[in-house]
Amino acid sequence: MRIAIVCYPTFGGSGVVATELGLELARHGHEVHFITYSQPVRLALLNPNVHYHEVNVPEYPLFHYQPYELALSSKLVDMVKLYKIEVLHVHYAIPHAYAGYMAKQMLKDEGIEIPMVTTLHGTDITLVGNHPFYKPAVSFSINKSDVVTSVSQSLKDDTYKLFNIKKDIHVIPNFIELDKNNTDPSIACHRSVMAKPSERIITHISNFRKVKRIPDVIKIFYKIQKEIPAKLMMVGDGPEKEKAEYLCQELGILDKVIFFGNSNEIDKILSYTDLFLLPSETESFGLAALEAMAWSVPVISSNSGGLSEVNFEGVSGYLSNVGDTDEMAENALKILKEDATLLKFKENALEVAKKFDIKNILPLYVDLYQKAIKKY
Ligand code: GMT
Repeated sequence: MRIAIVCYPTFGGSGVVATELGLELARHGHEVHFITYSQPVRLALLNPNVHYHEVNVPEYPLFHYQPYELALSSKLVDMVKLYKIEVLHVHYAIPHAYAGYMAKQMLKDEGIEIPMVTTLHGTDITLVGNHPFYKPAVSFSINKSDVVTSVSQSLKDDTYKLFNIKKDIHVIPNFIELDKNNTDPSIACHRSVMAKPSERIITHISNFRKVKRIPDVIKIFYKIQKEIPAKLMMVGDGPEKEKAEYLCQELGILDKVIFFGNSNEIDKILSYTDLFLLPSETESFGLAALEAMAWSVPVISSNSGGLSEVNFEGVSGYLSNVGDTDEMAENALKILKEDATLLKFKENALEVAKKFDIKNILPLYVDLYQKAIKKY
């Protein structure tokens, strides 16, 4: 198939899922066209089936806001015609589903019919899309999609609760590529850069937005390091990062915390991590937790949104009510104190992650694409 993927090119989960999906489709012989405003961070263009088309928005002083949706829908029209794209897959409803629908309409005018698959990722429904200023446009473009998928049952439920959706929503969970975790032999040698052999390594990865409850990450770690030798790896960047650095200073633990900023070395960091923290206010899925589990890292998370669909209580880690940092720290120590317990949780985390192997998930998308194309 010839597939166009529209996504955000940043470190955010929706962009990562879209990119990894496109790359796997390309490995399976499909022709994949990424259409977005800059090259996706996880995209390496060393595959003849992978194409990247940049959306440019010319600056014009009249516009207070540059019209990205317009440029994107025009680009989609051109690329569909030029490369004979058979299916559009847009990730994150805002504004991608809206721009995709406009492109479909323009193409229809020229006698070209193309199906659109929309994947809902989380904040496009629960935080941003739900805002009254966007809601009618988001409802409209979801209802106008030919196929709608969501990354968890919890997000599907939220979508029906928050919007007037008449379409069936298919749950296709996020995935990881497990094979790559055995391929880098250099990985084991770098642990000493981060911690002493006696110290446990604890990691948090996110976009450092309010929804991630960054102060809770620090509070949990503070309680852990009072009991056992440990270091905290803070990976990512966003509006809450500076406050987090100050909080560490205030608590006198700055020397035990490394702030990496955005990193392309996530696999390396996770490969020596003992425990992952994700105490989010809400999380439709929690891809970062799954990526950790794929490196045999147990997870301490909140129990909000779709997290319980990924992190299994008492198996791959523990889940607590949002904000209950005491219980989260207690559970973390339960896992970390004894080597044998930690090993068991590590093995379990990997076993749970295997359920989300891309090999199991890719056919679900391929099947939906094929059915959608057939209908046209
Ligand atoms: O806030 C984020 O984590 C970024 C956001 C995104 O759109 O990239 O993540 C959402 O989509 C991810 C991929 O499907 C999910 O794993 C995250 O749980 C979801 N974030 C939230 O729901 C807060």
